[in-house]
Amino acid sequence: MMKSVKAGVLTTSALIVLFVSTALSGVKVLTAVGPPELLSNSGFETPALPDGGWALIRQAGWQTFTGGTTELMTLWAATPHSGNQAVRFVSHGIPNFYQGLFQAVPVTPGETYQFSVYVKNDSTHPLKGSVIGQLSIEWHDAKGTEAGRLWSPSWGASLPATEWTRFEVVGTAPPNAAKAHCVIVEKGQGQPIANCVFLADDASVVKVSGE
Ligand SMILES: [Ca+2]
Repeated sequence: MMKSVKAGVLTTSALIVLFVSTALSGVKVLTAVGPPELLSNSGFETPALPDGGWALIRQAGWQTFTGGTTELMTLWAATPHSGNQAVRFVSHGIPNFYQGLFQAVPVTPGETYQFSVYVKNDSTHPLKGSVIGQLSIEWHDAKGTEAGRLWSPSWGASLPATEWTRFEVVGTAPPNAAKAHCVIVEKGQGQPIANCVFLADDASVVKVSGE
């Protein structure tokens, strides 16, 4: 029973497997397991869309927010980092607009977490003006009150359109933290240009302490 469970995990996580023969049990499975992924649908592969299709990102199990503008974040079945789909962020031309998506992940105080994502500029509608993207980890206590916030470096007009670039933010959960809101946000700032596009794919949240 244990072997079949481990085999299932290995199939989906593409982990390293070592098969070792032993005199007592025949074949024993040893695993070199990386930290488990804490996000669901981290590669934005569900719901599966037809080639070139799109859907609102909230249909993919991520929560969304905006500063009041129309939500221009979609699942996009084209040019992913891996699999078949990515997220497409489209900018507004409204100063200081913002929009984003997040998942709330349970955390343990004192443990350190790494949140990362791959992003790419759009070659035909690249980021211009003051539009940027950024990751944040927002610690929340058991009552849902924010208990601190960390930011990754931001990406903007200089983000490559020819390759994917990985960004990350790493932080230790404060003593009162119960959950981390792991956020991918786009911000217009002072002089945003409308219809600029960047793509995001293969987000990841893992506990990196105690490994
Ligand atoms: Ca993907």
